Amino acid sequence: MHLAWSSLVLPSLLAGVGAVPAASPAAIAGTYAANVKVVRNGFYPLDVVDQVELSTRSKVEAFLAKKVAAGTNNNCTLENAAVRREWSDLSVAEREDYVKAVQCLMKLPPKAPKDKYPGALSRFDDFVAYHMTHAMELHDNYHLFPAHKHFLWVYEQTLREECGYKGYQPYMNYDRYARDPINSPMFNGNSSSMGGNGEPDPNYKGVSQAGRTPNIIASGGGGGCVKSGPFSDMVVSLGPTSMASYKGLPKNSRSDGTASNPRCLRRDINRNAAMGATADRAYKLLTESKDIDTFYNTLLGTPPPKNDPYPWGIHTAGHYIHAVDPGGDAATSPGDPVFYFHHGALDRLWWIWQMQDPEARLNAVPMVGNIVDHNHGKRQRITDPLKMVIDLEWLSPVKAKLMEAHDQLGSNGGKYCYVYI
Ligand SMILES: *[C@@H]1O[C@H](CO)[C@@H](O)[C@H](O)[C@H]1NC(C)=O
Ligand SMILES: *[C@@H]1O[C@H](CO)[C@@H](O)[C@H](O)[C@H]1NC(C)=O
Ligand SMILES: [Cu+2]
Repeated sequence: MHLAWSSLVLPSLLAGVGAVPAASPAAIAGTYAANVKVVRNGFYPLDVVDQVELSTRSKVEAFLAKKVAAGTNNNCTLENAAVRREWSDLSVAEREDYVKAVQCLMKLPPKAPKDKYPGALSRFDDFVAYHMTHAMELHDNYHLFPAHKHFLWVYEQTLREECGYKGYQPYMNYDRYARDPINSPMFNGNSSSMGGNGEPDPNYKGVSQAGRTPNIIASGGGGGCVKSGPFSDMVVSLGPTSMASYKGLPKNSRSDGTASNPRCLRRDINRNAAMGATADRAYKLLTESKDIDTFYNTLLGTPPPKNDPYPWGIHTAGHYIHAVDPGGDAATSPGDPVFYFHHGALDRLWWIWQMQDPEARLNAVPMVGNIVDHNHGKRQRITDPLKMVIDLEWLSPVKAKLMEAHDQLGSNGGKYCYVYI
């Protein structure tokens, strides 16, 4: 067995170093080393981003200690914080539990209004239906990070509350899989993976990337139906939409893609995409982005990196690791369950970046890029992010003020309380 499991206790030099202000005893006890159980898969050495995360822990401790002292942590401490872990750091049994919970969600009845979203056939599809019909509000510069933070949290809650899942949403460390994604624990197609690659489809050429050099994420050789692993019998119903990167898909009878259009899950598990999300790139993103605008632009690959064979930006790279249908359709992308691993990874990077300097970065809002203001489909112009509320309608009664979803340690009335390791 090549996966040597090891339980690593944090280097003791990190324990308690974090300039914890003279605060309550709870804060002082709230160190990672004492409270956060770290189990790593010994097959993957810590990469440069993991090292940044490690070195940020003392800052997180100090940040939380301040909140405890101010009485604003809403009971969230490192003792009770949920721990979101990397997929391969879960045991095989834990991976299978996660897969079962997602399969359960795919069998539960939908809650989205049937007349408007007849293509939503399951509770899993509810998330796709929301994302595809609120794409503008979810992806403007104000919302991209916090709205996806809330979206993921609601998905995780739904897995736990409606499908009895005991764990938390895992994320994907692209660097672990980028060089050989098809044979990785995420995509090798065995029972503890998130499903395999699609069958070869010679008509599938890749995802075009106008304005970049190269200007296409060339196909990795897949593109057809996924025939191996837990999602090989999955029915994709919603979509495609006009945003689909592969045009050879069966058309949806509604122009917005909301009718039922049952078909297989298609994938092109793509090394050419994944190589644009390696740890060296994420490290530069974390350490060289002095402000949120730089962080936002770099993550999105704006302007296109020069002299880089994989100049996609991490956000794009991560999406197209599992391209085609629905993974390659920006509107319906949550219809491939790997979506949540990718956005978990982005949420982790944002959080590590914020925690370098919480004072300046926690509430920083990008003012670049796609500055459009939307409000729940009404398109009324609200220019003050402080007034924005994320309302996921049929997904959950729990709403979030936009700025609450900038913080995951005790914010939104204590509903968010989690760390990434
Ligand atoms: C914090 O915990 C106390 C004691 O369990 C409880 O009464 C209170 O409602 C909690 N506060 C929040 C914001 O969850
Ligand atoms: C599936 O792949 C994972 C990761 O390589 C491995 O740990 C596990 O043992 C495999 N399971 C089976 C049933 O082959
Ligand atoms: Cu999205």
